[in-house]
Amino acid sequence: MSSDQEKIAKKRKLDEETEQKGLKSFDGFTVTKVLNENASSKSIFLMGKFSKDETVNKDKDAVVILEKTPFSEETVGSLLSSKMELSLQMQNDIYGMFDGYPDKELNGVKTTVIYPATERHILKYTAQNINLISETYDDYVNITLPYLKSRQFSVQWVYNILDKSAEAERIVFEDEDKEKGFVLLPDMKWDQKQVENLYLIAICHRRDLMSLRDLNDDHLPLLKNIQQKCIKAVEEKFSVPPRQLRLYVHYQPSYYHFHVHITHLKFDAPGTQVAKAYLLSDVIENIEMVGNYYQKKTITFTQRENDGLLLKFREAGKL
Ligand code: DD3
Repeated sequence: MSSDQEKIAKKRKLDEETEQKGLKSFDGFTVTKVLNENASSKSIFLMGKFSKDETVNKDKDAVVILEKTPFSEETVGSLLSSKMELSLQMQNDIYGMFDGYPDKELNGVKTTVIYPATERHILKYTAQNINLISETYDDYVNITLPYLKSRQFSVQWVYNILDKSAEAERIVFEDEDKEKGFVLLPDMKWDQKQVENLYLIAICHRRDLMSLRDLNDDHLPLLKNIQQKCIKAVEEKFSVPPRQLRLYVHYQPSYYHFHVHITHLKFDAPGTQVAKAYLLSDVIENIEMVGNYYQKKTITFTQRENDGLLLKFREAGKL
């Protein structure tokens, strides 16, 4: 079989699997709670139940995230055609305002479904107050690390990607080296419909690095390898030049297996703010200047009111 045929067969198999899960529409779904909404990102976070499932197991919650996606230069031409019906709202002099109803395929809503969702997923998407925490390296050792070890956050989905048991057909680039290798693929936040909101993640193959705090001069080859090869792969595959890309890590990350975020500079991706995002180039340079920089530096980050780590800092009298 040619590799194209293989790809098609694989895709069909995957489609069949999702079909078995039966999610073709939200027929029968009931929204039990609006967890959060955001007018500027045009998204809403909902909790609800697939009531069909009620007979099997009454208590399974789903989290559904709906998000309107950006326009793309490639499809805007077909949008401005007979494919968009217009209904006049008001007209005044040379100014007109309409409701436009685009064709189905130009009008998709990015839909993320987490099912069954745990209590932690529900909390994660619930509107909460946020707080700043300054973490010294001692705090990391005495509070953060024991907390992370006790929680045993599952990164099974990351291992599925690394060993190709999930999302294998989405991989953009891979370096198989055990020490400095990684897998580059689209983040779930990106629907890949337009390069304007490009969002990729580079996940390293080695499984012993949890976060920024673990990095020292031993890891410079890994960090530089990710930086160089991701920039090259993105330029080749998506024609986005290096100067248009933002490569950064999160602290705290949402999963504790070392990874790098790659987003389009024009895109205000969630998680690019101060006290969250650290430029990969700065991380590399800091470590080049001081080999154990991240085992010395106080790092300030945000935590939401119900986050377990915030509670631990409170208990330790640090807040
Ligand atoms: C996650 C952070 C994690 C809920 C949601 C997302 N990119 C992922 C599984 C597969 C992925 C990601 C956790 C989870 Cl909505 C809880 O993200 C993923 N696959 N960020 C990709 N490609």
